[in-house]
Amino acid sequence: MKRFANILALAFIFMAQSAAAQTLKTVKGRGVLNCGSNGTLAGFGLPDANGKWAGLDVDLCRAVAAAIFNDAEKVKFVPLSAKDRFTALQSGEVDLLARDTTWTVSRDSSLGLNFVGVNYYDGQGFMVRKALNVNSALELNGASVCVQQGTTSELNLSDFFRTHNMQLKSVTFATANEAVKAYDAGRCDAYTTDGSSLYSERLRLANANDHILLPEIISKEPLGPAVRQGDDQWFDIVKWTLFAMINAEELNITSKNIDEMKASTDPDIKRFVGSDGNYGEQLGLPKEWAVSIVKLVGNYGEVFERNVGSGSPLKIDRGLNKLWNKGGIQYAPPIR
Ligand SMILES: N[C@@H](CCC(=O)N[C@@H](CS)C(=O)NCC(=O)O)C(=O)O
Repeated sequence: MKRFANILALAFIFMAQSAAAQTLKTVKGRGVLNCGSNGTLAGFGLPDANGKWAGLDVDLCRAVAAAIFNDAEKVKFVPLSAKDRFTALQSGEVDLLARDTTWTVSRDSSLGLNFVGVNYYDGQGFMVRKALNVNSALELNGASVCVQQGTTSELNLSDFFRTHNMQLKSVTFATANEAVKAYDAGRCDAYTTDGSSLYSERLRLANANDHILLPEIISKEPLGPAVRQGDDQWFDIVKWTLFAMINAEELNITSKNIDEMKASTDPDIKRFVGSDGNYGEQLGLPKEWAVSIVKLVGNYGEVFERNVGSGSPLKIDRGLNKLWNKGGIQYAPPIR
């Protein structure tokens, strides 16, 4: 009787899983992953003059395509504004949202989506003109601040001013383009957004050197990819794609040495490359899913440096985004 109940329970779990596990099937059938991305943010998501997309989030999308298709180019990028990004995921227009999006409880619980992890630990900051002679955000009493609608930046901004009993004139814009242009034209004393975006947007100003970033970081902005709720297999695939990139860095597996690594006798590396165990199959992916990710896109460190770090115009320090065993907080559960 107990055995029968167990079999029945397993059958139900299996049925529930196969009913929900539609996204991978849809993506495979379509032959391409639809990825919601930022279309105007250098370092995170931006097409170049030839239409070739680049960025940390863009590479996360490519890594998911690599894991599924062993082809990192099977991605259609859909540029999304801050305001429209969640509807695009909810409606099924995109399979995955990777657009410098902060993981918060309200977004996680009320929008029908799930955040899979954090691909960039960020925090909100301020940029001002050097000529304003301000060295701290605490000197911004009475200042006008340009900010983008539909972002976490709006609430953090008003919280910060209220907490410090400072007067705020916030000037809001629907897009980053408008907000940055208005700031550059002198319509606001300061511009506020995620710290990483400040590095990126500063490069778009008429004279980048006339502006400084103030030292205060006023919020936690864990940026990460999100998927629709209700498809655990798809949730796992995107989650473990990110974890594979982080684990690869920890195991010193790079896009350059991945072929040699396939012959490694190290047990962790054997599990990673698929010569031991069947972790890819368990996820619904090919055996060499993690090899494809690293070979075609790179490990987390390579992707970080290329897009936002030392190998990019942004030159952002790894900071919190260093691995946990190198002084940062990037940490992935093991592949085993
Ligand atoms: N991480 C914050 C902010 C995200 C955000 O939209 N940031 C602006 C800062 S520049 C942006 O990317 N705008 C680009 C655009 O709208 O084209 C959030 O999730 O709300």
